[in-house]
Order: sequence, then structure tokens, then C-alpha cells
Amino acid sequence: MSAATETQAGPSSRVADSLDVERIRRDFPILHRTVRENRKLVYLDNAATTQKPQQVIDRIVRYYTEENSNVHRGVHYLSEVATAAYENARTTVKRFIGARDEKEIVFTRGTTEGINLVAQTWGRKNVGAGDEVLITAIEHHSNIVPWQMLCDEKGARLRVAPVNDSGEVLIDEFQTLLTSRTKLVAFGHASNALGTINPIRKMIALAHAAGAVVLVDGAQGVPHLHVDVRELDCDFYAFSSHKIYGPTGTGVLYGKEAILDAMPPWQGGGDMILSVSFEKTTYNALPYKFEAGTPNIAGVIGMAAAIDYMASIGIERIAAHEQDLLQYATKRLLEIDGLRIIGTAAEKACVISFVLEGVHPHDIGTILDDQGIAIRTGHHCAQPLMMRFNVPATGRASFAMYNTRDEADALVAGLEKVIEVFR
Ligand code: 7TS
Repeated sequence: MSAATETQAGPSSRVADSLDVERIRRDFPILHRTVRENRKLVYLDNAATTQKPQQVIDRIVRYYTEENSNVHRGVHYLSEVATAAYENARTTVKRFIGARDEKEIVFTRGTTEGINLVAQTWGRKNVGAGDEVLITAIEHHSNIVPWQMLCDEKGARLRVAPVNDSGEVLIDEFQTLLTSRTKLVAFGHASNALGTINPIRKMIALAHAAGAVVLVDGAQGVPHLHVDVRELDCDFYAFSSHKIYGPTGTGVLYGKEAILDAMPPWQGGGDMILSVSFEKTTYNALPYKFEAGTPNIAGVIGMAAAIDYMASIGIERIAAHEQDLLQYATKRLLEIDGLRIIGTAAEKACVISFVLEGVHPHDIGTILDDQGIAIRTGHHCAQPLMMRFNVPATGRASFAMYNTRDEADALVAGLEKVIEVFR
């Protein structure tokens, strides 16, 4: 079974009706602006961040216009309204990822902060000298560096499961690297640089069989795939709001209640305490123990609006549309002379990394930008991965629910122009 169907399967999965892209595009005001010299915007940098629909923008404006107050503190009316909206957002997130309880949903600044939280609390408590943390060769820096820091501090060892030339994790090697020393295994649901969708259910089961705790970096999972953390049985799942059409500066760390409960707090401050004296502090219950200080209230409420927006369209429909775009754009791009796609896994999210013979990726990005086409060029915060594929950088087009086949055609036409200039 493929990873895409593996994660999308379930009683509610039906063949999705097609998605009305033109109607969706009308919800995203920024898609209608022009850029540079009056160029129509073709936004293909969605793995970096997605655009926001009017529904999300309006919700944030309404919060600041009518509801702004601090949460969990006041007895006054506005504080009650803000607290209710903030806590309702937690319920929305809980349902979105199939968690058991609101206590398992910790609001963070984003994926990076969620991973660092686990490394600094669970990791510091449970990883010691001689222990190992296992990741894969296609991780984002956010899922490498926190583990490296932890291993350096503790005298533990970071192990890396290799990938094949298509960018798929070698499961046999992954399994071989799982030993009684492996305390924690961390991998992405999908790769931001290559698009590879990992067979995470299988990887989680293998890691658990070896007695390890599992963190899934879901930054590129939730935007494209149905996620049910209980079905997956992962111990932690981290993601960012800004990659699912919500605001920046907000994200989620899901953790199984028993594991979160046994973890020491991370940052100290307001909201994470029950009582403080100079002799001793008693910590608050979950999830507040991990939410020190005034949180990004507007961001959390905006994230819930984004989740509602995605749900109103349907993740199966979004996934089917993006898969159609992936097939179409891949086929069209391969018609270009000298273009090579880096990352050809059988299961991919709609992320296409490529190199063009004789042209530096940075120049590709600049010439496309002149035409209004926004792609990402560089190492995509995955430098070890670039080394694995022997490229200094790639161009990366990443698609979202509002992208169209016409935009894939525009990318191809833009690349033909790049070739005219540089060859
Ligand atoms: N993990 C993955 C797989 C990511 O793609 C990203 C961000 C992160 C973690 C970090 O997320 P953050 O919200 O905490 O920053 N990826 C990208 C990208 O591909 N281009 O810009 C950011």
C-alpha cells in the first residue's frame, strides 16, 4: 500500500469530487495582486509558507477588533471571550489530527519550537551517554540541529538512516539502525526539499518495536495528507500553522498524554505554574505546563480558522487536486531539455526540486521572479540532503490547493525563457 493511500485510507475516504479551484482562488486576495513589472503572480513557494484565505484574515481582524484580551487571567468579559476562542481552537486542532484529548495539544511558535521542546525536555531527561537518536538523511535542519545539540550535551550519538537515489528512506537500513540504544527516532512525514512521503506508519511501528519514542515532523504532512495521530500511534507530532493557510508564529506539538505528563517543563514563566514561592514552584497541568507566557492568541485563533477552512474543502479533495498537479507538472517539466528532477520517490507531496543543466538555481529563481513566478532556490534548510544528491542547491516548485495546471504551464514557459537567456 502506498504511503499516500496509507495515510488517507479510512472509513471516510471516498474518491474525492474535484475541487473548484477558481472558487478557492477567490478566497485568497494576495493571489490577485501583481508583482514586479505588473506581472500576474504565480506563487509556487508553498512549502515555505502558504497564502491566507480571507476567512483567516477576517478572523484575526475580528479577534483584534472585538475580542482582544489576555487568556486564562481575567474575570472580565473580554478575557472570557478570548479564552473561550483560544481553547476552542485547541478542540479544533484535537479533532483535526485525531488526538484523544485537548491536554495533548500544546501550542507552540511552530514546528521548530515543538521539536526543540521535545529535545530539551523529554530528550534531556531520557537520553544519556552512549544512547542514540535516529533521524533520516532527508530531514529539515529543524529536525537535525535540536537532536545534534542534545547529543552533544549528553554524549549521545546521532544516527542517520540513508535514502536511495529517489530520495526514499531505505527501510532495511533504518531497521538495522534501530537498537536497544535508540532512545528516540525523529523523521519527517514528508520532505520539504524532495517531496518524499515517508511510510511513517511502518517506521513508527518499527521504532516502537525497538523500544524507542517517535517524533514525526509534520510540517509538510498536515498540509497535504489526512493525519490521525492515534491511528499512526506516534508519540509526538509537530506542525506549523503557516503551512496550512494559517498565520505565522503559531504551531502545534501533539504528544501522548502520559509522555507529556512525565516530561519536565521547558520555559518558565506565567501560565505554566500553579503556585510560586521563592522556595518552590508547582507546575500547571497539561497542556499549560508547556505554554509559558502570553501565547500567540490571535495566531492560534487564526490557525483554527485555517483548519476550518481546509475542512470545508476536504483534505481528500485537496490531496487529489495536488496529486493531479504533481503528475501534470512533473510530466511537463521533464519535457525541458537538461532538466533533472531531484527526488523521484514513488510517493510524493506536490513538491518538485530540480536542476537545470548549465544554469545556477539562483539564476533560475531570479529570471522566473522577473516573470512573476515565485519558486524557492537554495538548499531548503536541508544541506546534508543536498550533499547526498551532489548538488549545491536546487530550484523548488511547491504547490498548494489553489494552484492550477495553467500555473504549471507558466513555470515551464518561464524555464524555457531561462534557457534562452543562459544557453
Ligand atoms: N520541518 C520541515 C519538513 C519543514 O519543511 C519546515 C519548514 C520546518 C520543519 C520548520 O518549520 P517552521 O515553521 O518551524 O519554520 N520548511 C521551510 C521550507 O521548506 N522553506 O522555508 C521553510
